[in-house]
Amino acid sequence: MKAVLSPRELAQVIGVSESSLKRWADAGLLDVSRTAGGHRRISLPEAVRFIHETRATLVRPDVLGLPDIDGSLDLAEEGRDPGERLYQFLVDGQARSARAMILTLYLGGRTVAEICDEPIRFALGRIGEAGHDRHEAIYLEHRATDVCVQALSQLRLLFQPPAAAPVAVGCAPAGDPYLLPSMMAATILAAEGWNAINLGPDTPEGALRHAVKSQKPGLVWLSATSEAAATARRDALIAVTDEIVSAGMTVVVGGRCRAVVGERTRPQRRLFLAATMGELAALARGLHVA
Ligand code: B12
Repeated sequence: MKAVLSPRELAQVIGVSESSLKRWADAGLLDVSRTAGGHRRISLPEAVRFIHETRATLVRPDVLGLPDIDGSLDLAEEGRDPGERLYQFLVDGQARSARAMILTLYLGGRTVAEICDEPIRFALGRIGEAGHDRHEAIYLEHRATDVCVQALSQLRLLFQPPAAAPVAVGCAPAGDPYLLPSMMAATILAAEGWNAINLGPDTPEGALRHAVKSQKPGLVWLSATSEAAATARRDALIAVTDEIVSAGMTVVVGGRCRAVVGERTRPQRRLFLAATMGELAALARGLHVA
């Protein structure tokens, strides 16, 4: 990956003149540093932020130097339903195109939460319904999960939380093997300016307790997808989340089995059930600003 871009390079990416780009930088719309010789330089994360927020047209995305975005992805095909398109790339094993598509959706102005809740969720849901023989299904599901993990990791590298960023910690419960939901939550929180610590799948409650004790996070997420794990760990998960809430922290429980561990007889302040990553993003934004 390129570390920095010149104004000329970023201008090429979005098809504007170099002088416009310099003007925008000088007006403070873009954060630039200077070389020893006084030339403006734009960091890659800053260039990506600018393109995403301004929804600039991508004319030469390959100039960004992002892995996988080499101009071979047919941008004219962009009108096609992104979920269908991603599904096709994932079942055909076209990992590079799938990753490039996810990055391009972000550059084009979609939020990370939208990309997770729509095309990725749709594509994996379809893979899960495809009715293959058991081992073929596991093969396709594992391969598709891995490609999405790669794409989310690439995206996450583009968000560098400031040193004073609030901390968030989260995981999936012991016995829950699902990688993507917790990783999505971490990527979304990073995009919202949080320092997200993802403990990942199959995390014992004791490990979450340790993380919370040492990190004192402003937000804790829990993703419950596996019915077997949520049911087996229900009491222990209710105990740990209640403890965290009592200590004054906010807990967000999501995933298809969220009700098993997140529902209470009486509503609790600071304990939220969320159906989508969009809800997590909105809540995180609210907490960050408060
Ligand atoms: C990949 C996959 C696997 C892989 C997991 C690989 C891995 N390491 O991650 C493997 C092969 C291990 C697997 C195993 C099994 N699986 Co499976 N699997 C899937 C599949 C195809 C995709 C899962 C995924 O990652 N989806 C993408 C995520 C991100 O989408 P999502 O879970 O819907 O999450 C969204 C929201 O719920 C929300 N969300 C989720 N978590 C959180 C957290 C927070 C904080 C917030 C705010 C929001 C949020 O945001 C997400 C994005 O919108 C799904 C199909 C599907 N529709 O999801 C089946 C599915 C989940 N599996 C299913 C089943 C039945 C199984 C098995 C029992 C199969 C078997 N007979 O062995 C085992 C059980 C494993 C276990 N121990 O529990 C069923 C579950 C049915 C149910 N009762 O809930 C599904 C739905 C398939 C189906 N249509 O029947 N599976």
